[in-house]
Formats: sequence, structure tokens, C-alpha cells
Amino acid sequence: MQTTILDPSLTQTLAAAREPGLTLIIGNKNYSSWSMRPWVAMTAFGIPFQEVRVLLDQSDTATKIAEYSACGRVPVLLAGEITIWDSLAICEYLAEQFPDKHLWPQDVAARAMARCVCAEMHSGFAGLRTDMSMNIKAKLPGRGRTAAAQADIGRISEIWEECLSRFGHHQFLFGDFSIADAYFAPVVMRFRTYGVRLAPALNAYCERVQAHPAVARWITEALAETEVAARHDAELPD
Ligand SMILES: N[C@@H](CCC(=O)N[C@@H](CS)C(=O)NCC(=O)O)C(=O)O
Repeated sequence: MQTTILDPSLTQTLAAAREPGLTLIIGNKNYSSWSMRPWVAMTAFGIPFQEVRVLLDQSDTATKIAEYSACGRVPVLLAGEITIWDSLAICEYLAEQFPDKHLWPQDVAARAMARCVCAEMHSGFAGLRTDMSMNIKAKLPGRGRTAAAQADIGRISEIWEECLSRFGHHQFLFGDFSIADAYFAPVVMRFRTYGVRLAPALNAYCERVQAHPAVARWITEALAETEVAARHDAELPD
């Protein structure tokens, strides 16, 4: 996989990104939880792609993202002439394009629940996202525990317990690694940064997610980043 930091003045960069094959536009690995999801899914399932990283919180971030999508957010997947600008839509597109890789669980009931928990993550947990934003490098134990974040931690624990006991056979949420685990990987990162205490079975799940080669690689690359996004490093609520 090739990584490019985009300079929009280089018009050939966009042309290169439109070459056949898949190009995933992401933000900083340290902060961009939405980027982490499809990146981890693609890496975990051995789907080849080129990576373009756009640095968040820079004066030209919006201009750079606009080169790819009017949505103004990352991740964005370029698949030839097709542009997909939302993490869940990207994961669905990949599952459809690579049916033999089984990105969703194969069992119909497990797959329905996997889609529910991803949709719940995608549209909810605003407390966790606002008050305990992803910052892989940071160590902020005990911080960010607003009532809303605490309620979200409770609901996520409930989801994980149910998935692991009903479908996961105490491995990943639905047994084999799936989009659902990629979807909750940024939550695992937050729980690590903010020192969230969990039941032993859920701690063990977090360990397994962190040890997954795709997640471990994202973490290593996040830790190696030197760029800072001021808004993401801003003071967090106690
Ligand atoms: N619902 C979108 C959310 C994407 C999103 O909010 N991305 C953030 C980065 S994690 C972003 O691009 N923010 C724009 C900015 O910070 O300038 C998705 O699932 O892809």
C-alpha cells in the first residue's frame, strides 16, 4: 500500500487517485476514527488500496477534501469513477464488491445484528464522540466522563456482551473479524486512551481487537505521526 500526503496544486495527484483500483482518502491516523473503520476493514480483509492522507485541522483541509468529495469529510473511497464518501457506505460497497471475503457475518441473524450495531455506532454515541474523542497517542485516564459519555460506555458494553455471548463465541463480536469489529475499533482506542474500566470479558475483547494485525498496524502508524490537530488536542471535560 502506498501513502500520499496530498498537495492539491499537483493536479496529477487526483488523476493518480482516479487510476483503476481503490484509493482511500483518510485523515490523521491518530485522530480520525471514521477513517480508521474502512481502512481497518480493507487491511484486515486483504483488499488492496492506495492510501491518501489529508491532515485534519489545517487551513487547507477543507480545500484538500473538496478535491475528492463535496461532503467535506473523510473517509472517501475512490473506485474508478465511483466516489463513496461515508464510512458505512464504503464498508457496504466493499462487502458487495468482495462477497467471497465475507466482510459481514455469514449467518443471517448475526449479519442483521452486525448491521444494527454498526448503524447504531454510525448514528449515535454523540457523548462518547464529543467528550472522549479518539486520540491514540494521548493518555487521559478518567477524563471525558460526562453523563452522556458514561451512558454511551454502558450501552456499548451491553452491545459487546450480547454480541460476544450470542454470536462471537468469545472471539470477535460475531466470531470471525468483521466490519462490526472494524466499526468498534476506534471505541477500543478511546477506552484505552481514557482508561475505561470494563468487565474482564470485554477487556479481553479489547485486547484481541488491538492485537489484530490490521488494528495493530493502524496504531503503529498513528503513533509514528508527528502532525498535531489542535482542535482534537483541545482541553477535554473532566
Ligand atoms: N458520517 C461520516 C463522518 C465522517 C467524519 O465526520 N469525518 C471527520 C474526520 S474523523 C472529518 O472529515 N472532519 C472534517 C474536518 O475535521 O475538517 C462517516 O461515517 O464517514
